[in-house]
Amino acid sequence: MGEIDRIAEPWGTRAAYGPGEFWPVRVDVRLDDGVRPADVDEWVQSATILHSNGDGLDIAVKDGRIVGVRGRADDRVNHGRLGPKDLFGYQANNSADRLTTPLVRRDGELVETDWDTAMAAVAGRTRELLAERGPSSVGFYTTGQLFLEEYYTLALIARGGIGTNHLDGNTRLCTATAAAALKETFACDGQPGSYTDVDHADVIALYGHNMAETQTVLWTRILDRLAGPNPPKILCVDPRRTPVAAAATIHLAPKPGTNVALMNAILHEIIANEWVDRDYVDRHTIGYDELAKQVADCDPEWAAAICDVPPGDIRDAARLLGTAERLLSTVLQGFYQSHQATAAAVQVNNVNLLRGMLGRPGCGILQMNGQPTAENTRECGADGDLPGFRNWANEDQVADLAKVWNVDPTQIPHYSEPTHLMQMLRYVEDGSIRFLYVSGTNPAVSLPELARVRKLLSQERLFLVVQDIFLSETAELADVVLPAATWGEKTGTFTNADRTVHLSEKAVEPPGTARADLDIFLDYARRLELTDKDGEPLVKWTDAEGAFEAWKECSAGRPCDYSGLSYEKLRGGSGIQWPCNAEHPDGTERIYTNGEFWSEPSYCESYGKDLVTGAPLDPVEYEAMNPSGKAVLKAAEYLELHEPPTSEYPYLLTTGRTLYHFHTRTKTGRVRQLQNAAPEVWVEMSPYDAELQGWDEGDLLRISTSRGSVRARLRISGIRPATLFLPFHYGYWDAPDERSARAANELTATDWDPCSKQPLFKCAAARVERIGVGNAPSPAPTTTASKPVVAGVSPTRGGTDAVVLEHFPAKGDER
Ligand SMILES: Nc1nc2c(c(=O)[nH]1)N[C@H]1C(S)=C(S)[C@@H](COP(=O)(O)OP(=O)(O)OC[C@H]3O[C@@H](n4cnc5c(=O)[nH]c(N)nc54)[C@H](O)[C@@H]3O)O[C@H]1N2
Ligand SMILES: Nc1nc2c(c(=O)[nH]1)N[C@H]1C(S)=C(S)[C@@H](COP(=O)(O)OP(=O)(O)OC[C@H]3O[C@@H](n4cnc5c(=O)[nH]c(N)nc54)[C@H](O)[C@@H]3O)O[C@H]1N2
Ligand SMILES: [Mo]
Repeated sequence: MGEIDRIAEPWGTRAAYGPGEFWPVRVDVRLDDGVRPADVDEWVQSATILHSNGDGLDIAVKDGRIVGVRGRADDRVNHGRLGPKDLFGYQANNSADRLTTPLVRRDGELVETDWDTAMAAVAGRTRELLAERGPSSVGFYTTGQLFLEEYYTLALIARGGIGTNHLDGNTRLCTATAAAALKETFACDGQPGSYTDVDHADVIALYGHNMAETQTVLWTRILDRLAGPNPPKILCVDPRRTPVAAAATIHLAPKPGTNVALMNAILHEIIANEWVDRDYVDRHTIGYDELAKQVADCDPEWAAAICDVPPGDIRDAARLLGTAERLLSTVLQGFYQSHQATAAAVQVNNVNLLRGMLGRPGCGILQMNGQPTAENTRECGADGDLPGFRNWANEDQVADLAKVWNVDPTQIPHYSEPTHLMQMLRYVEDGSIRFLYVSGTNPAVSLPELARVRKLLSQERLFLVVQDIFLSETAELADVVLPAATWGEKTGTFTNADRTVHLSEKAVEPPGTARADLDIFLDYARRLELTDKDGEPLVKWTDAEGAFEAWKECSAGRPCDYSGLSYEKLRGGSGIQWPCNAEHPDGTERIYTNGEFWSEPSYCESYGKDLVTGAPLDPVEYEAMNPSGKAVLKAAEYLELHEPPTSEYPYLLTTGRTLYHFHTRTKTGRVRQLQNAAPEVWVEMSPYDAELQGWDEGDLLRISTSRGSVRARLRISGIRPATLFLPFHYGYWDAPDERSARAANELTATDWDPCSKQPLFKCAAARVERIGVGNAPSPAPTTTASKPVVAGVSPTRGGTDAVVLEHFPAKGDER
């Protein structure tokens, strides 16, 4: 047992292991000051909710209050470990400023009210609009942070009950491209890989994925492999010198937005050097010839000129991938939120397919998720999908869903793909959507072009409902605010990025009159008197377990099959990976193990799209192209950035995360250990540019695009030249004086990927000027990608305030 400052050392102590060995257990424990393990009344099973890793944990309860967390040694995902946000973040539940009672707007002010008044207003306005303007005047914008049971209920209410096509999740900003890339290649969502591939891989390639900061425990697994015998080689593709880049064998730092050019050059090299697994490609894929043709001229010199990466480095990277024996690829926002998002992410799938690296230990693709429950938003059809990965363009699958719901198939909108959020915003703007019900997301900080978003959401004619746990920037604009119970205060399940399902049990009562999101949705459905085609209540369950049982029925026979799971089965022990059914009662570690896919025309979730225009293929075209359901090698041409740098806006601005904060900081900003580690916004710039301008660490800069400007202190970091980085965490709830000059999204554009419709947060043309000389370093962390290049910046530490216990089991007792 050891004590360690986990703000200073985010990944904790190493436990080295070799290829194919068991990742040693290390149990991380954090309790409130003055609470000893013996004082804890009860440990309640759950998993982590500040990223998509799904680390099993137990919540410590004392006197009816959450007082700490402990990693679950038996969980397949984390073997006991927890990351800094989870070790300290639970304290946000106990914040004094949680919402405890509903609020309604009266004479311009939000005032406290009771539940009956608030819900009568919400249901009343819905009914009025349904009568006056029909279902398309009603829209829902949910999240990747509720539970499966809540999404499934919401999807039924919106799609099966109200009959609107306007239901999407903030997963649109997050993992829409993961889903789209999987649908393009495999004609169906569903993560091929498993986290255990880390234990076996000899090469791990991370594309636009700062795993060290965003999935800290998965990165710990890689660090432990790197510390052991026969470590894997790491490829990092990121314009910044992230901790991943620092640990990499090869780091390519392309210009933001040029991922497709880089990938095409890598594919060119793999083909030119005959590193292709011909047998796998011939038996299990279609599209090789087009792909080979597309990349034939894309040699490293061509890509080097576009990406500004040395051609020799591209060759070395291609050789690493081309000669790997067990290749694990991971992809995240550096691809998903950048130019040609889906096209780029699909090329990563192509690398693994060309090399036949799929479905075996160590050979996997992780088109990563970001949010803890984003997978469930997708599975349950609370975003741009129908429940159970059903295909909206396949009448039989829609009829099958209608049967599960006991509604008429025409009741479920499927005249087009479900409306994506960026389109919904346009409908709010033009007044065709008049009611927007926002749950578990903070669009007034997280959407692009915030000046526009504020204007849209504060319109008089829009009835805005916000269901949150704090008075967020978005809640401040609402007509009705509904206080939700959250993680630890309600029961439900959620699924991580490698298909592992966890049960999260209620540990404590919510504050005040706050209610579980599920209970609020159920109340809403009751008040709308939604019925099935026999006139019975449409929503037939009254609690979380009832919703889960109904979901099992909806998912049975579909790829994300939960029919073999139950709350009982998920209690104790480890999370379990879907598909879990009679055939696979203990779950499924890897899918696509025999080169068989879910892409058969009658079964597949998607017929695919044109990667340039986003136009969907029709069933006939798909059937002609892929009659026997193989994987699709889909080629893409590199296209110029939509907003290239100009003389007025000469820099490329990219945005993203830091290790210590989660999103708009409604939780982590209220936790002193995390907030102290990264207290204020900063901007990263290369030493080359800083020297050229004659600017120093800590100088106050103004960063502008054609949409707005933000003030931030300069951190001279390892970012590539001509590129700027802003963390997007800093909104206004704790800095009202900064109104409209702090959030990165003041600067980003209303622009999205044609295929996934995911907004492009990662490449905007920007200008920067100095507005003040600094007298101290910027407040950016030193342990992360924002590590300073100059000396004299005091290191990020938590000190005695951030001590965590690490338990390594005794020898012989490791499993
Ligand atoms: N600490 C922390 N962890 C989190 C979260 C959090 O808020 N904080 N959020 C969770 C969620 S919802 C998500 S979606 C994930 C996101 O996890 P990540 O995708 O790892 O995080 P980001 O910082 O958004 O972006 C990753 C990297 O993309 C790089 N990048 C930017 N533009 C480009 C480009 O054009 N090409 C390439 N190749 N790279 C580029 C950036 O330099 C950045 O280091 O993290 C999850 N985990
Ligand atoms: N510039 C830029 N913008 C980005 C990104 C980027 O990289 N750059 N990343 C994008 C990505 S990947 C994501 S995921 C989004 C995240 O964007 P948001 O979803 O807007 O961010 P959060 O701060 O997580 O907002 C979640 C809200 O739900 C509330 N909440 C928490 N738990 C519960 C609960 O149990 N019930 C209810 N009802 N509410 C709850 C929180 O208080 C908070 O207000 O941001 C996107 N925006
Ligand atoms: Mo995300």
